Amino acid sequence: MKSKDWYSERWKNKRALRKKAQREANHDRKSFGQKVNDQEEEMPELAVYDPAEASQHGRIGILADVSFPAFSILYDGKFLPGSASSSEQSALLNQLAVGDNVVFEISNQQLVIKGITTRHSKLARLRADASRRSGIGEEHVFAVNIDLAVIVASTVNPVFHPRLVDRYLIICQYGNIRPLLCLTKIDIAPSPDLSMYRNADLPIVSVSNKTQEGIDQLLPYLEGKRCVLVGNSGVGKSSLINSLLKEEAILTKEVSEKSGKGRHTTTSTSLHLLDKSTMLIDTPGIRSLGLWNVSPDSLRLYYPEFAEFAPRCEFSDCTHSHEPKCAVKKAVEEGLIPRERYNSYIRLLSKS
Ligand SMILES: Nc1nc2c(ncn2[C@@H]2O[C@H](COP(=O)(O)OP(=O)(O)OP(=O)(O)O)[C@@H](O)[C@H]2O)c(=O)[nH]1
Ligand SMILES: [Mg+2]
Ligand SMILES: [Zn+2]
Repeated sequence: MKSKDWYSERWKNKRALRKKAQREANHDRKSFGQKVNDQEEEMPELAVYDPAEASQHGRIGILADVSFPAFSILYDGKFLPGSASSSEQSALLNQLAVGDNVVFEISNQQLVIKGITTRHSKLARLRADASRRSGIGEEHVFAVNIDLAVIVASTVNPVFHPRLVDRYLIICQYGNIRPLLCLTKIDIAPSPDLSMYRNADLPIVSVSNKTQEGIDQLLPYLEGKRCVLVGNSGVGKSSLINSLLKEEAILTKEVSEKSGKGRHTTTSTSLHLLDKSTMLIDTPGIRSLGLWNVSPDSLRLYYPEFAEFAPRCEFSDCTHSHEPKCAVKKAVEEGLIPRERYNSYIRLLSKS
């Protein structure tokens, strides 16, 4: 049986080939003076305003959800429903992500998007499954202007995947977002050994959405922040938001007994208000989490555990893999860096 990576490589290549063919065809047509349906040329440019000046251009709200062409904007404590009313508005909406501070106007009782303010953070991945908003091999932005990413993982059903957590930690750092690990379903099985994250600057909270154990310990981390909940399907992201809101605001579904996997119940990203200043963004469970824009050269910088030791490596550009006199490898041998985290780095390095 071929591995998953084989498939994603194959899809990436296919897309690259298709793009290349399209570019060549466009080039040929242009050289004959024909009009070309070039999406990039036709895309209206999204205005990005300085937050200090944005109010001169319209009202400012937060994009709370998008179910194309419908969307809603959180403004003055209320969710205002909108719908993209022209192809230009659709193209602008397509470039936004939940959490965007949207500059908009109300004209003939319609919300009209004018632009956004500068983003201070974004949570994004490399897409390995196509959607109408972005293709395979492109950037998929989950949400923007996020202060805290709650990486939700369950003890069982589905099983805990440390490798997925490691990837989330990287995309959080890349996107300028603080991470927190929330372990769910502690009423079914005990928490796995998480000592490998002891130096990863990662708060960990264990909860049960069934008994509500641990929910109160989670609250102080969330207060006053724009939080996004991410993780595999079925781990309990929507259930966790329901626990926090103390109501069944979002639909949840049982994990498949046969596969032990979630059923991809949540299909779009949506923002919920816990109180005036605390926002919880629910996201659909993902099937794969590719690293967007992280080069093999920079990967080592995403492991905070290495920082203390790396300056003592013989080579300043040491990748801590094959080089002699590597202080990071020595620290792993001495138990100063958790071996699981080092192994996770080497695995990602060999794949990138
Ligand atoms: N026993 C127990 N069950 C839980 C807990 N959290 C969630 N569940 C159950 O797990 C199943 C999946 O929960 P969801 O909240 O739908 O999971 P999700 O992460 O939102 O899944 P997607 O929307 O598919 O990405 C539901 O049947 C929940 O009742 C928990 O802490 N304990
Ligand atoms: Mg869900
Ligand atoms: Zn080294």
